[in-house]
Amino acid sequence: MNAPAKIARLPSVCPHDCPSACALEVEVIDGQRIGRVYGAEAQTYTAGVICTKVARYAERIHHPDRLLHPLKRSGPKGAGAFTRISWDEALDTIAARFLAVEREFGAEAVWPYQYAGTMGRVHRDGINRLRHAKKYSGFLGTICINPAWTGFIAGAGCMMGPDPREMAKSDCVVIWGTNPVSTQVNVMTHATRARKERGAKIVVIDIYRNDTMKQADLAICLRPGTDGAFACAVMHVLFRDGLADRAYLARYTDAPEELEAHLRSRDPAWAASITGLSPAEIEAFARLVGTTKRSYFRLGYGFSRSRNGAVNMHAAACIAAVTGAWQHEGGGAFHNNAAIYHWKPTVIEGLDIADPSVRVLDQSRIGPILCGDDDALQGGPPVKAMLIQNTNPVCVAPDQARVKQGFAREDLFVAVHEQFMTETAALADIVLPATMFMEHDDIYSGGGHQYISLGPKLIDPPGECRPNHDVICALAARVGARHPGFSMSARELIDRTLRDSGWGGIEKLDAETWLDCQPPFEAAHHLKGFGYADGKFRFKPDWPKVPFPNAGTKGPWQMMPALPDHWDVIEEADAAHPFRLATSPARSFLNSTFNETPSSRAREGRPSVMIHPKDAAALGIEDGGRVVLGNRRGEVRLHAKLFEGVQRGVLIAEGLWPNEAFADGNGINTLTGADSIAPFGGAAFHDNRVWVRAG
Ligand SMILES: Nc1nc2c(c(=O)[nH]1)N[C@H]1C(S)=C(S)[C@@H](COP(=O)(O)OP(=O)(O)OC[C@H]3O[C@@H](n4cnc5c(=O)[nH]c(N)nc54)[C@H](O)[C@@H]3O)O[C@H]1N2
Ligand SMILES: Nc1nc2c(c(=O)[nH]1)N[C@H]1C(S)=C(S)[C@@H](COP(=O)(O)OP(=O)(O)OC[C@H]3O[C@@H](n4cnc5c(=O)[nH]c(N)nc54)[C@H](O)[C@@H]3O)O[C@H]1N2
Ligand code: SF4
Ligand SMILES: [Mo]
Repeated sequence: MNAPAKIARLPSVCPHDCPSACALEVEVIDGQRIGRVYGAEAQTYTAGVICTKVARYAERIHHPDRLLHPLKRSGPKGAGAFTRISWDEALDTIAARFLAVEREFGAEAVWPYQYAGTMGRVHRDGINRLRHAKKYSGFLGTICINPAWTGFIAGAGCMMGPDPREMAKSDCVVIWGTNPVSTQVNVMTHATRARKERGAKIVVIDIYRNDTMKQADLAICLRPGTDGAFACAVMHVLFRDGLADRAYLARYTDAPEELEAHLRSRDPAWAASITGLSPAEIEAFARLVGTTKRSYFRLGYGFSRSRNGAVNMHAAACIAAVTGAWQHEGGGAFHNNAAIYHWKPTVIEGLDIADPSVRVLDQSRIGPILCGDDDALQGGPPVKAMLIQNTNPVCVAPDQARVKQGFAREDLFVAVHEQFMTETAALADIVLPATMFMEHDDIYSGGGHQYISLGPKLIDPPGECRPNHDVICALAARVGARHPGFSMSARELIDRTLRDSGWGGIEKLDAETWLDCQPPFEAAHHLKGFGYADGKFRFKPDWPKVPFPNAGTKGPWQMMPALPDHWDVIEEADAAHPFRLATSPARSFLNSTFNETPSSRAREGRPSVMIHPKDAAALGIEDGGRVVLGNRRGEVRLHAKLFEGVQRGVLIAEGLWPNEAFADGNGINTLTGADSIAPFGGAAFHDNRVWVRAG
């Protein structure tokens, strides 16, 4: 008879690219397999709640399609033929090609390319140490955070805000441009606690009736890319009706009189014509936040993914400064807590050997870069070799037709280190199998909360999977890259980084699993002043000088409005493209991660687009019918979902399905653009003009 399985419940952290960075408890069966995954009750932000995708992680980590061995391409690019090889052969091949490219075209022709498939600092960012040691091309990670962070920092001067757990002590939680029921479930834990315990109102500001808006007390459904107009009219009413906190404005802000004068012409009627809202809806929201001092503005990423996204984020953040909400517990504006951790990742990333004269290429512009666009390449050499970790650009990057065209180049050598045969891996020359988070050690900090957490190795990896750090070190040895970080273990790097950053060593985390880094109330609420040297919140930011680490201005930054406004640079509908398309996240996928797990695919159904029933009727489109969406970048075939929760003229296509799930293999990013959002870059995923027809 078999002995009964031994089940241990061990601590871990969700490594995925999600502001919640949940503290987990994982059932480990016989020290080899995992069972159910739970949210840790004792971690006060996670509070026992996690999303269903991660609760079912056994399905992903023990998936039959996981990559288990190194592979080399054995047919034409993209044909899908690979042969198994040894790790030594794989690493030797990559090193030989990188050295050959360096000799012929210079080190900048090699472009290591990574993103946030894991948010662990060792395995996400260690690739930068190799980059800096070899002077390979730099990497500007614009795809997600740049417009949102720049917009927020433009006002507050730094990236932090009131303790996210204070949402539970708020009287009004404004959930703006984020869909937390799908994308960061823990916001709802704290917001609904405020509603239950204090009768707080939950307001949701979005462009369709998503799962979060369905739970709102006040729902504001505006046209995509018009949040700046909405925010201006709200502030107009606050000044007009005596709801602005003038003492606070005088002490804590840069230009309140100029702002007030500027807003006089931006009244609710003006904003109504831009946003598609009624003046009464704008007045009602302004009165609510103007008379509720404890209003917590939880500002998400979604509304920054437009060509005017940084301006819109800044405009929204300004409202909390006009009402003075920042002074009160449960009040203020929050986007992310990055600044509270004061990370010093010098050893992980090799920042001590970085050469600022090396060119830095923009992640979002990978399509133009690989297609040889001189401007995107900054006049430097073509990209001839890449190592890719933690990202799947052949699905997630904008201007997808050019991305694919670039990866199809026979003269481009690509090595992809992955957990699955993603669409990017399928176009590689060498594919390397990667561990998952429970198979290696790393540390994490939460953007949406205030904890640093340790995620230790819990089980052995399957097959020959190796962690990112091991692969980087093995390559470094072969290409002659030198730095002390290459001879340290993951745990040594964690320990060193914690110490350098002022958080003690790894023993403390071993003992406590997580560290609450919440700054004192006065600091989080900026009661001693905002992040700028003069301590003032900026209504009038100097955009090119906003203190966000960047590699130079991008997009039409010279045309940015001086004060909050509706900045009219979005892809407005026109006669040939009468619809505006947003590509919002799906609940059961996380970017393209989980689009390989059967239960996530079953829940999402098939690639589809939401359209208002009246628009559908006018075009002869039926519920569930085939439709084609198109613009100058390409065409996408999917199915219609008739839905009254979108404004007329707006389309929503949720989720990053694999390209092959679409009728002719063209995924949704075929329609999105790789032009940069001002002032520091980023992709306008929710800002696309398209035509639509039955098909
Ligand atoms: N299930 C799931 N969870 C995820 C992800 C996922 O793909 N799926 N992605 C992860 C990642 S990488 C990130 S960055 C976060 C992102 O999570 P969020 O901060 O939630 O940002 P988005 O998902 O881009 O969009 C959020 C909402 O903004 C809306 N929106 C789009 N344009 C506008 C606009 O102009 N104005 C307003 N007011 N709203 C607009 C979208 O329709 C969507 O409902 O989520 C993370 N979590
Ligand atoms: N249309 C549209 N496109 C979007 C968005 C949108 O809203 N709409 N959102 C954008 C946003 S916000 C983001 S952040 C990007 C995200 O885009 P990506 O960063 O590409 O995110 P994923 O698609 O989840 O890909 C992460 C990959 O990393 C792999 N991975 C995970 N952990 C490890 C590891 O430890 N080692 C290695 N080697 N690999 C690992 C996973 O298997 C997965 O394939 O997508 C962007 N693209
Ligand atoms: S909510 Fe986000 S951080 Fe939490 S388990 Fe799900 S994906 Fe991970
Ligand atoms: Mo993201």
